[in-house]
Amino acid sequence: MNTHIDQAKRILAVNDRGGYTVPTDRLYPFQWNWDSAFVAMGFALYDIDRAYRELERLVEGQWVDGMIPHIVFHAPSETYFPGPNVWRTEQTIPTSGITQPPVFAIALRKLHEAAGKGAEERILPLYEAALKWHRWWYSARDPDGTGLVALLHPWESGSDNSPAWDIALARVPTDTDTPVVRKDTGHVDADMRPRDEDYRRFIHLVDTYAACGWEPARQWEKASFKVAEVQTSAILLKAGEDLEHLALLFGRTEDAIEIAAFNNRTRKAIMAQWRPELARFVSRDLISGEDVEAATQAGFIPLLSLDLDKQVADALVFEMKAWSKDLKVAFPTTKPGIASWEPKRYWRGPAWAIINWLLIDGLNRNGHADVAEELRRSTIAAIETEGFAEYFDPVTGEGCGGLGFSWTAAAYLWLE
Ligand code: 9YW
Repeated sequence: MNTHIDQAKRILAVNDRGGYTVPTDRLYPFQWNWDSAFVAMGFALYDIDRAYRELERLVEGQWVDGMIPHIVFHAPSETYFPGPNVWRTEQTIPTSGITQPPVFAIALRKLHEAAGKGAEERILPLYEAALKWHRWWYSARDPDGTGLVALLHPWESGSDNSPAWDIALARVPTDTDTPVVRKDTGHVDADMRPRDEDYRRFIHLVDTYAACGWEPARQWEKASFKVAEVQTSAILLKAGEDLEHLALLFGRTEDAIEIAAFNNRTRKAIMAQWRPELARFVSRDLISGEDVEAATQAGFIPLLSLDLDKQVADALVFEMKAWSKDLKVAFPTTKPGIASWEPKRYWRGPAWAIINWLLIDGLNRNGHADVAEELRRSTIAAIETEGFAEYFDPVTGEGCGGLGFSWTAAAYLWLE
């Protein structure tokens, strides 16, 4: 009997708030979008009904235009900022006004496979929700049809304070109409969190988009932060592949053709972002027109959804090994040793179990099962040594941020 498995399941049970799972108590007291997709995959290993419930509760927050928001505020809580009164989205169920990486359809396929035959009735509304969301991504976040989807807020990346945003975010003013009353630094050490200046810019963007009535075309026009992003696009493509698979399974031929067209466009667009001299893929800052060259984990995530030429996959893996050398826990979210590297500060260096999960799948897909296995072991060992922390300092191995973290528990169940 593996007691860590029991512990992981206990964390998911403790963080249950009635069919949805909070990422961790107090610090994140609502339902977060991509957290729930990972959590649903964890549940799918032992409680398929609860796994479906997680996604159903997330979809309760879906907007009529198809967006699935990054937070659904099912029940009030005073322990998080910014709450619904800052977002001002005027949805029946209060939600934030931005989105998060579309892991949803990846989870949906996994749930369907775990449920086995005859489960169509329950999955179809979720399939429809996913399809609407993918259409939203392409219309709202790629209006020019480039194949890469753009983020209008760093929170949409799920990697809030990544060095990838340093240049783009510096253009966003720090003044806000809304008082910035942070709660996060009351729960965890301020040195592990984004800086105050980052938060002021995050809230400046929220104010701007609230003033646009959260209308995608107006936001697109007013955005002072707009990055066509490879990590999100790569996740969207993998989710798109899984959605296409489900469409074919359900006899939805027209949907499958539509989704395949999205996927083909994105596949080509991501490939065009390969930079051999960096041995990484890069995002594009749509305001300056420049490549985002910051050395972060995002550059490796396309492994997840592309079948790369051996030469490209080998170059990526060579670079990944160089970043991981001498670290206690792989994979660092920023290249060790560069100026922006901060091994304890959130997305500026630490290793995250869910990022490793995506990389492991990508490495296996691209013929590097041995490196995938090393990363799997490193992730499992970090959790077994330090517990189900939000993330890990890759140098010391220390578990950091929130504890009893749901997606770390789900990743453990999946990777163990
Ligand atoms: C925020 C819940 C979320 C994650 C994000 C992570 C952080 C902060 O926590 O976001 O206030 O939304 O960056 O990826 O979904 O775990």
